[in-house]
Amino acid sequence: MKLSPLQIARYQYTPKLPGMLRNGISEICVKNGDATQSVADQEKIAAQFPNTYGKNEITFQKGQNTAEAKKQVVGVILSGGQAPGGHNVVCGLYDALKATNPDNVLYGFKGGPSGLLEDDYRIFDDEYINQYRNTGGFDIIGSGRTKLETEEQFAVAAEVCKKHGITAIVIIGGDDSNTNAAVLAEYFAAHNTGVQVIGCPKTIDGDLKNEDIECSFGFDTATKTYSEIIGNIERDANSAKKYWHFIKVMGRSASHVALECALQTQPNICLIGEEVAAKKMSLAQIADYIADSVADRAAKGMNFGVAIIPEGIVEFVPEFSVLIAEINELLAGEKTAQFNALPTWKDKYAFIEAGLTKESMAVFAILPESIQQQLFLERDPHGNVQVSLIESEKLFSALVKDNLAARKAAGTYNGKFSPLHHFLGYEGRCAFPSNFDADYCYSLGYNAFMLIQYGYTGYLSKVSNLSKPAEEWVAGGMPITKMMNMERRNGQDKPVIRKALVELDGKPFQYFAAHRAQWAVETCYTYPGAIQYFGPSEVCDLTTRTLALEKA
Ligand code: FBP
Repeated sequence: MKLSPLQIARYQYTPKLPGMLRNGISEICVKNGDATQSVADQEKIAAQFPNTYGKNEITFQKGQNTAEAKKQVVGVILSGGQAPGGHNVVCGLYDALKATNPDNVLYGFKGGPSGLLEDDYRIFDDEYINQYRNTGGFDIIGSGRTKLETEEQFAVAAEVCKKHGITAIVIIGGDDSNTNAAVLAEYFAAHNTGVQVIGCPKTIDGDLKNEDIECSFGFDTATKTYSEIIGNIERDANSAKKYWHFIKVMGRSASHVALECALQTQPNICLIGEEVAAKKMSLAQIADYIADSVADRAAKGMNFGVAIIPEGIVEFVPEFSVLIAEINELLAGEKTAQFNALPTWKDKYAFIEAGLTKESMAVFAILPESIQQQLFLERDPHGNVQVSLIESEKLFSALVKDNLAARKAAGTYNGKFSPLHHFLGYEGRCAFPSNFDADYCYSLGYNAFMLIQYGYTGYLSKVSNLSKPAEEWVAGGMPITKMMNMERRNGQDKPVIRKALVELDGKPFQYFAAHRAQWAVETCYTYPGAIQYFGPSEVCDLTTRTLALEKA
């Protein structure tokens, strides 16, 4: 493998641990915190998790390590979408495990949770693990989206663990994967397998958090990577002064990524899905809001701008969700084949017109034809429209164009509108982790092993006080059930981790809301530049603006 100079330099980087974990394994002891309860539906969640519910939060501190000295054989799984820092979680886990006892063993199950079910693994050693220190990606063992959720799967997982003498599984994943970690922990406890399960909070989306888990790893690096690109685009826009850039950013349903990028780059427009839902905004209202900025800037001679559009925005537009639900209904079962057999788009359009309600047809009719067709092309395995695949950056620029044409006809706008489109997602998920993510992830992995050593199961590795220097970080564990509530999934009530959406009364959104009117009309762009790995701490160890504002 040919190495880049940065990769060689990053191998030399020593991730920072929380102060309390720095004294050596023999000097880490447990401080018990309060008993916990789930965020909602306490009785139902308690009934589903009789062996793992209601446990205490814990923190580690300096003191005599009193954990049982037994050989540990641990299996680790990377689950779901890539997020920068995943390799360092594995490295931290490996280092703590080997520092405790060189005979301990770390298995990496390949390709996500399916690796556990298929008993497809590699055993880590120094030579292999050292190639991945402080690097981006999940290629150390690969990732996957297989859900671990059925009794049959759990039984197979238990068999595989028994075969290798595995004492604990660490699942590095998002809300769904950690929901599965909680269910697996409960299964293992109920069946006296002796196998513990620990989760680690991962996702660039930033939607796996609560008062204990201050952020999921990967959010820091991914948003810095997107913000660098957005800043560069802003500077290009401000240089050429002739394009409006519509930039869709990843992040699934929640708009944390869009909001963080907006805080870092101060674009003219940033839509926030949660606000659109709260205000019940229609597509036309959103387009009008953006067109106001375009027109106001044009009146000042600025026919350029930047708008950030969160990936999940359309899910939050009430009339659009109704339209999607009707389309899902329209194509249910055999009707998909009937629809696909229609020879022309005109025939299909007539079929759609006959099937949708008048209100949904009115929404459908204003969409550009390319988006109309996307709604019928892309289906998920359950037959639903995949809203994340809708090119919402193009949708909104087309709606704005129509809106501006009407303004022009009415004589209220006389500018030029040339939109360009971008989608930022995969560019950020495997970047070299920032120093923050490199440190945070290594600490999460190291700490996960401490939880294992002290016998905990059904816990999420928790490192908090993250807006402070790493020396002051607090390491510990939080029962995963604390984040859970009951939700309707596939027609059944299921215990799941509650997704953390953008809070409209939270400080990050409030800051944005207080400044956006000025940003919409003036050119207030900020250019964060590339992530810095070496140099002064004030540029290399910056946290996200979201975290800084939340903890201010
Ligand atoms: P996770 O929730 O698994 O961390 O994935 C996040 C994400 O990057 C989303 O932002 C995006 O919508 C999705 O994964 C894309 O999935 P895929 O990698 O399967 O295309």
